[in-house]
Amino acid sequence: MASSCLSKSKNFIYNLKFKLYLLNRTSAVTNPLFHPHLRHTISSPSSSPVRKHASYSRVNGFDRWFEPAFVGRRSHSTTSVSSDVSQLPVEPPSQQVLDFPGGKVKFTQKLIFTSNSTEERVHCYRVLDDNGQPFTDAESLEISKELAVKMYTNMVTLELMDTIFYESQRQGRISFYATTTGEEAINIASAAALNDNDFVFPQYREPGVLLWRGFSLQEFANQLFGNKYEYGKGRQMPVHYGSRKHNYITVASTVATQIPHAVGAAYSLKMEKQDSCVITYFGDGGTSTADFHAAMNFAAVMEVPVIFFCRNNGWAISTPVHEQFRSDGVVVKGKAYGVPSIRIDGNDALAIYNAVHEARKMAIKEQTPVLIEALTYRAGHHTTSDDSTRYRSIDEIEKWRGDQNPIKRFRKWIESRGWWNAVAESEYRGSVRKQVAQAIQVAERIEKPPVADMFSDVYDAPPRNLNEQEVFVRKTVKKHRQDYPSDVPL
Ligand SMILES: Cc1ncc(C[n+]2csc(CCOP(=O)(O)OP(=O)(O)O)c2C)c(N)n1
Ligand SMILES: [Mg+2]
Repeated sequence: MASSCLSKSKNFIYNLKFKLYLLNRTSAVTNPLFHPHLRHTISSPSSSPVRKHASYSRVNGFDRWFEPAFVGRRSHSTTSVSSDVSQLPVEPPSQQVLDFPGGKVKFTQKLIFTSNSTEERVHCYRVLDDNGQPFTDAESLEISKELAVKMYTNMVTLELMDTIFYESQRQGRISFYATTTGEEAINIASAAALNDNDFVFPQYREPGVLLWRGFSLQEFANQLFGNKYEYGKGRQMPVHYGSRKHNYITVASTVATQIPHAVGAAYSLKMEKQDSCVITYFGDGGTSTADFHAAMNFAAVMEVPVIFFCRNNGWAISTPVHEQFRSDGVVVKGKAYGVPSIRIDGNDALAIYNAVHEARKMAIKEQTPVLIEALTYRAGHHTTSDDSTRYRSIDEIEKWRGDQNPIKRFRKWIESRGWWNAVAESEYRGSVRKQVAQAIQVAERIEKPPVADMFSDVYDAPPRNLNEQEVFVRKTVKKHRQDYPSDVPL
């Protein structure tokens, strides 16, 4: 029964299509009635609300006539086929457009799919060449000596802090560490272009933003050693920094969860008409998550002031970018979502500074998201739990550590301006090394947060099962004291 109904209706549609074909065979290819959408809209001119709308908008010809086709899906009838067809004005193909919600779309009679790759990749904005010399026609802001030196010295501090903290993990003094090696310019130059009242939703490879905002080496060390002065009370892994004072939202290990959070925060800044924006950092790997895509779309549609800063460092642990996505990197994804986007050299501090400065202005003034894809290289291992020589060549690593090193390049620039020299370099490096070593010694001696802190801060009134767990933990630690660290007060 059902199948006979189905075949009747198939026959009907077939006959209808055939009639239309006969009526229009001279212009069968260009006639819009052969467009699949319009097959649903064989409607009566007088009785259908659709048709009324169509005659109203006919002034401009075919494109307006076509507009109600989609509305017609909901209320079509199947009379007066031939009269509709005879009234249909036919425009030359070049003038035919589909007036679709969201904007007019031109028709084409060519059966062409969009390409899966661009002939030429999106260009990369850069100001300094490999030798630290600015291109003469580079569009760039004037940067004062004071700002340039501060940017440079912060990059050096970040590099040294990474080296020494990394070593302390190797010595067994802390449990885990992740360096920013190779990405120091991204950290510092992007931070320098922001205002302190902009909110930061970081991944785990941007401690330099916090450093720029004044988080001290002692505060970094306290977090890494998980002592009682650490703001997360030792409940996070090392490098999961956070600081309310610095508008720096605590790092979460789960890749990309910070991206939709950032968009939500930016939406609240918009509602409160604040003169600030949100920046969120993430890696190339993070763009393969649903969170990234949902956040991009939401931000575009809601027009929120957020900067999506993608550090495309070539690798997501052992996954190279060509196994991560087949698009021209990340920048093209911005276009897909209707977000203004730029690709920049992530090892050129001036390019980064200019791009973030401009993006911030756009985000706040125009209330729009902006996507920045910074091309760089993760010149260190993923974390202390990784050995990257197992999946990539030493030559590749050395190439990026040498030619492309962002700190060396920026140093050449400030030296060429007479703002820095070898003596200043060696004094500064010596002083930072001492400060980091001192911070470690202090942090190590401070006792750990008490066991009670494991159970606080989530519930206003802890539920019964949590209280029971606390009692259980205390009993167990007392019973097996030798198996637990002596510096954790019970
Ligand atoms: C949701 C989720 N999946 C997987 C992991 C394991 N993981 C941690 S970091 C990482 C790679 C992230 O790479 P990328 O986003 O490129 O950042 P990068 O480390 O290169 O800076 C993965 C897969 C995780 N932490 N969270
Ligand atoms: Mg990566």
